[in-house]
Amino acid sequence: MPVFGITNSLGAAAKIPAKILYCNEGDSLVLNAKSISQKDHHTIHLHGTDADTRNDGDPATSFWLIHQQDTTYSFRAKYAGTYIYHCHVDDVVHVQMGMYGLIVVRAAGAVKTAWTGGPAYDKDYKWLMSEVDSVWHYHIPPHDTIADTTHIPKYIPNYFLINGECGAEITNDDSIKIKGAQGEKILMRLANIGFLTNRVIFPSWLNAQIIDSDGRPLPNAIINDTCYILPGERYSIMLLSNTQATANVTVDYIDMNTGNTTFSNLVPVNINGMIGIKELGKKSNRLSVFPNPASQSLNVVITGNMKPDYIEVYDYIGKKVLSTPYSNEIDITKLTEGLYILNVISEKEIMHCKFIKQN
Ligand SMILES: [Cu+2]
Repeated sequence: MPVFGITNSLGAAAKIPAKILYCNEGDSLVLNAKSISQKDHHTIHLHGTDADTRNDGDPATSFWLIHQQDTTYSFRAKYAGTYIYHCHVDDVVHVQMGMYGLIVVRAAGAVKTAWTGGPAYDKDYKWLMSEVDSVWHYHIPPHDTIADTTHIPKYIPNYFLINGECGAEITNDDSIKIKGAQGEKILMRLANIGFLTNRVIFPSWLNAQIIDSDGRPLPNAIINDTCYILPGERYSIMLLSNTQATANVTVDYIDMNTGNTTFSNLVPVNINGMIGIKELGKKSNRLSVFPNPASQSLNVVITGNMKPDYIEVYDYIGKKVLSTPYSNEIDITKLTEGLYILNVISEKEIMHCKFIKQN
């Protein structure tokens, strides 16, 4: 269907949404923009950033671009977080037509923390929610009637999107569906640029914590499996699973006039394996331990000619609980009951196996 768009290069096909813009906290961001739209005027509004009035892209206080006009928008990314850029000319229509994308401001130096000095994460996902009313796209409300809002057709969206995708596109997209390991810290960057409210519901075993809102850290994380995101809002949610499971995250699209849920997307989440195993070595049949389960001491048997240097033991969420020079018998009396991964480390290789501690 016809869309308006913001593309990387002149002449590229418009796509919903526009490309994610990345920068780091403290960076200066410079956007060179040129309009090649012969009918409507456009801007780039830097939603929620700390741009000054000149660079804000609101035509009432700044300016718009006419056909073939170019300009430069610039601002300093003072605060890590998730932001949105979108056209601000007749914005109800131009946003619906597709002129929007995410801005992700990472911590200084692109360190994997939610903000500089903030909580660490192992991987992040970006979900930008929106809808499409195809009637609007096939019969674009003309510019001269938009001031008279009664002539805009009633908004009845019929596509409900995450990152411009719906249905099987979502469940097949590795950049949307969540895949992780026990003990892995997953940061969800959620943003809404539709005209409905989103309600995102995580399975309780993901231990969701809302840690920032609109590019500012919350003074205290909110422990809640459900996050409501109103149009224009952004939230960061930290997930940390201590179980291996498969389920769905529910993304609801709620009509703000009626409170009714118009549509729900289900996004698969699969937590499989343990981060301790992922980080260290491969399972080896040259390494074994006995007894297993063990309560006081564990005997370590290695075949072949490895010259082991030391032993590390990780718990089920990937936390190192023991580190000791290599010995063929290690004391495990201080470990609590549970499943552990034992790594034997030499200069050349790392081997691991699992054992169970019983009291
Ligand atoms: Cu526009």
